[in-house]
Amino acid sequence: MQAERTALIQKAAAALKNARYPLFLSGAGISAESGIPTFRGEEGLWKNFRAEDLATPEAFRRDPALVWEWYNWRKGIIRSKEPNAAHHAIRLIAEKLPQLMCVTQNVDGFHTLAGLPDILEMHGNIFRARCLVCGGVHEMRDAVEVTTPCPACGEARLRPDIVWFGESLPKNILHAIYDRLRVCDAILVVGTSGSVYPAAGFAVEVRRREGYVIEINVEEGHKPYAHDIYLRGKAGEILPQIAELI
Ligand code: BV8
Ligand code: ZN
Repeated sequence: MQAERTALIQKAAAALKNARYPLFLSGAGISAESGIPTFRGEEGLWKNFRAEDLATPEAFRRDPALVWEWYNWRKGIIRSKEPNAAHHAIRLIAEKLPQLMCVTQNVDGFHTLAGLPDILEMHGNIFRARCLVCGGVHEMRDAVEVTTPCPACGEARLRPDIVWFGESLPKNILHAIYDRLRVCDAILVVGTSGSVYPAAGFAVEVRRREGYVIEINVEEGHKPYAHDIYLRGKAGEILPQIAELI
């Protein structure tokens, strides 16, 4: 059992090392060991709200104070936690594999906090706010209220700088990812349920081009893509082992 497991981890490390255009994608699972609730785990309900109900432009139009309360609550939790061994391991892997492109669905900023220099935050960042009047984007680590004025234009029309359900992703980020997907020969997918698009389609695309799909997750669950290597377990335990072998 153990020997089999070690062989799989060695195979994953070799596939990443030998890839010309590797891609890394993380989801909420990579921050679970930091104590950040995931979206769909048993404790995944964020304060009894489903992300699909609050992370939408409609919810914000209907009740901006509630949506800001929810994000302020999440910011408070995230501020009190820190990156875990998985975040530090992927930073190490990226140092060893400069050709690795890193993308995250997470908005907690933990990859940057762990020292990863280049990470595409495809769904935005919970510590940034965007002004609906002047378009200014500002780092705002503390709570934001509906009355909080925009640091640039002074208008109190700020929204979280986050991609909500039904909203398109930032074009530059999407183009960078699709440029990579066209040539990607190995994708490492860590801690995602593969339930939200377009992120869930990335491994499908790599597989379609006969690229190598490596999955690290505590549960196999239904995914819209097959994997060549499935490493069952915690990201904080498996990623450091891969980092050591690269
Ligand atoms: C868009 C920010 C164009 C918010 C988030 C087809 C094509 C395009 C769009 C769609 C489509 N079909 C449907 C859509 C619409 C929608 C969508 O996908 N809906 C779903 C519900 C079906 N997509 C969109 O709206 C996207 N926009 O495509 O624009 C467009 C525009 C209009 C109409 C159509 C198309 C935008 C989606 C972005 C939403 N924003 N986040 C916020 O955070 O508040 S999504 C949010 O949930 C996360 O960011 C993440 O992306 C997503 C999924 O969560 P996961 O990260 O996977 O976390 P989850 O809890 O689900 O799973 C955790 C996993 O970790 C589990 O598997 C668990 O086993 C594992 N795990 C736990 N612990 C560990 C672990 N693994 C390892 N180690 C551990 N220790
Ligand atoms: Zn403004």
